[in-house]
Amino acid sequence: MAYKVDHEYDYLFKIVLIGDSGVGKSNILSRFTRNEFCLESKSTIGVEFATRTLQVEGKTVKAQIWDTAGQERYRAITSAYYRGAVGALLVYDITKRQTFDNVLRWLRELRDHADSNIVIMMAGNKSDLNHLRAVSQGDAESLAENEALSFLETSALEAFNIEKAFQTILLDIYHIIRKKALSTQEAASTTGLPQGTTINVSNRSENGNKRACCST
Ligand SMILES: Nc1nc2c(ncn2[C@@H]2O[C@H](COP(=O)(O)OP(=O)(O)OP(=O)(O)O)[C@@H](O)[C@H]2O)c(=O)[nH]1
Ligand SMILES: [Mg+2]
Repeated sequence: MAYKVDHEYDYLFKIVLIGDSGVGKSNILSRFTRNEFCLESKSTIGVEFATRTLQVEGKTVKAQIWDTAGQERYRAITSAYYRGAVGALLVYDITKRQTFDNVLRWLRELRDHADSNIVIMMAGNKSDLNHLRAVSQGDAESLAENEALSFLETSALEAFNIEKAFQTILLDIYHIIRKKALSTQEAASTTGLPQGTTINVSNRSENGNKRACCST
């Protein structure tokens, strides 16, 4: 019987979803991984994750996306949630100002618990509710610029920019990893050069002993 190895991907990237309760994290996840949306979804309890494999610049990338409750009392042990994460989608609800104001709090949490090189995308979700908008695109853009984050408005309901948000995160992560791999290669090829050998040549001339040092 043929044995199928489970390594059908080139890279596995862990991405965490964060943001206040009710902003739409779980629906963003279900839209991206199963193309599903639920208008009456319940608050997440504990931690869930789902995966989707996709192509990024010709490489097969498996995105493992973790979702937890925005509500403090249901939050999983934070450090375990962030461990190994290389990307984060920080979500707020464009109709709820408070969820946007809390973005800075979530950024602090990322800084405290996640890797400092983590790629962060901020998503203003529920863009379909433009008539109830409480956060302008301009405000979000300036925050994103100040904090050096990528930013998109999304709608899990209308499947708007969900694909793009994850694609952008994955591409950014991939570029960082490639750059790191290249600089490691470069460092290896510099330090990996054959070490110079010192050859001491005694030249008994009339001037006494002379020493020539060669290194390759
Ligand atoms: N109109 C609209 N409603 C949305 C959208 N995304 C999510 N919702 C609704 O918002 C509510 C909360 O969505 P969830 O995905 O459960 O929110 P969450 O961020 O996972 O919440 P917690 O698990 O409590 O942290 C649900 O009623 C969803 O149907 C969207 O893009 N547009
Ligand atoms: Mg949830």
